[in-house]
Amino acid sequence: MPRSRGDQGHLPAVVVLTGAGVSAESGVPTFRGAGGLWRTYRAEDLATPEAFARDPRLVWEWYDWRRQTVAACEPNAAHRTVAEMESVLPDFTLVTQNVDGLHERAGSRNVLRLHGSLWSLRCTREGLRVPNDDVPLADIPPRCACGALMRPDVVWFGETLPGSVIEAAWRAAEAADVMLVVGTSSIVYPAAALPVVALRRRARVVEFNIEPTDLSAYSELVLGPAAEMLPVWWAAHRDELLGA
Ligand code: BJW
Repeated sequence: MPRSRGDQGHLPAVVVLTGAGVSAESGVPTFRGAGGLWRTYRAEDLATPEAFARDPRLVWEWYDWRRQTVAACEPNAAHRTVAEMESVLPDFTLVTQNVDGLHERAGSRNVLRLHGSLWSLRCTREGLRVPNDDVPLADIPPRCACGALMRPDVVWFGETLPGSVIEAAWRAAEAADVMLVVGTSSIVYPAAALPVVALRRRARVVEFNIEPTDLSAYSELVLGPAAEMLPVWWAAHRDELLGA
């Protein structure tokens, strides 16, 4: 593998972009495909501001169920591999679409969370953010001290991503020599554009998924469960990426 493009003195810039599939083997359901339904609802019908405006209790019941599910799960070997990459690679960026907090629990320190966190609540009136890890929640829907409804501190369809986070992720994608795209269907934007940005800059893009996606035609596809395949790939490429 070449060292950093155009500069033999620098080690490669490595970016990892993760989606729900990275947590699948921890027992966290993905959004789409088998197991993607909660009761009879699709994630696309619940993860919207309109759904929350219509029925905050229903949406909060879904999030409360997901918080309970995640709280009972542990990070898996893929999360741990990503944390190890961060600890040894000098130029490393982790970007996740996940809100479950499993990267952090595996030891990742700098996580660009594109879609927020399950473990933060936000006041719908004042925007105040409150960390909260109660499972189950004491009251559904939860309310702020000011009396207004709290909402999950996540990014729903039609909402903009936190500006500083998507900007940092975009810059990392532009500067990437290697991008690993792990467990995402690559259909939700702007996250799905990040590998395209990296490809345009001639980065090596490696996808880890149990099935091909729209990205697969343009990347190297490592087919199989992330918790199995990512540690194997890392063991085979660690020395190259470290310039050893
Ligand atoms: C395994 C595995 C194993 C399983 N190992 N792999 C440009 C074009 C078209 C549309 C748009 C566009 N720009 C914006 C849009 C609109 C929209 C969008 O993208 N729609 C698409 C559906 C078409 N985007 C937005 O609205 C975004 N906002 C925005 O862009 O603002 C500006 C704007 C607004 C309006 C119009 C235009 C511009 C916001 C997107 C927010 C997404 N939010 C959610 C919910 C977060 C909170 C929560 O968790 O509740 O984020 S939706 C959901 O999808 C969640 C996920 O992060 C996200 C991505 O899903 P992910 O992670 O890929 O999961 P899955 O289930 O889809 O896939 C899992 C994959 O893992 C699969 O491939 C499996 O095969 C694989 N897998 N087991 C490895 N063991």
